[in-house]
Amino acid sequence: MKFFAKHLAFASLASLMMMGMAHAADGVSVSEPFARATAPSAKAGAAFLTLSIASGEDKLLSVASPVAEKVELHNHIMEDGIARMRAVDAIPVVAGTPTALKPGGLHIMLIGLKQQLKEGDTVPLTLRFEKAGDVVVAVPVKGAGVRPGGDDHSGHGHGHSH
Ligand SMILES: [Cu+2]
Repeated sequence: MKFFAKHLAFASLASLMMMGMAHAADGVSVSEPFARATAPSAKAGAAFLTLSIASGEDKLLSVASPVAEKVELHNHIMEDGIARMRAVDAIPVVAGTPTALKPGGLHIMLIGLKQQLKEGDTVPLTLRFEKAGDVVVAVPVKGAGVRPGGDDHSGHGHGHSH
């Protein structure tokens, strides 16, 4: 009998926790967004930001922007000692560990730019999350010189074939 009571208490605690996690779906936050300024002829640009969530987890599924024909989620991986870019299906966000999209790692790729990204401009991005839905972010464009290293997306042609 005692065991049964304990078991019930545990079950209701578990359902409370699940309710809490559903609410936390709104808790995705986006910080430090920036996009890299591009050359006038550049066809692609990149944007970076940091994703965090107060509790539970969510997933960044896709991104859209009026300044690009297509937006993809990318990562840099090392393959035979060469840094390459790969499209990724989704970027997970887990409580306790902010997910940083930064030069040389995960990034948002703006493909088929409809305008040059100039320093001082602001580019709207709509981030679509699995649980939180759409989150619109105003992303400031920063000069190519501000980054602390890593490769330059606008400089080397980028080589997208998909
Ligand atoms: Cu890329």
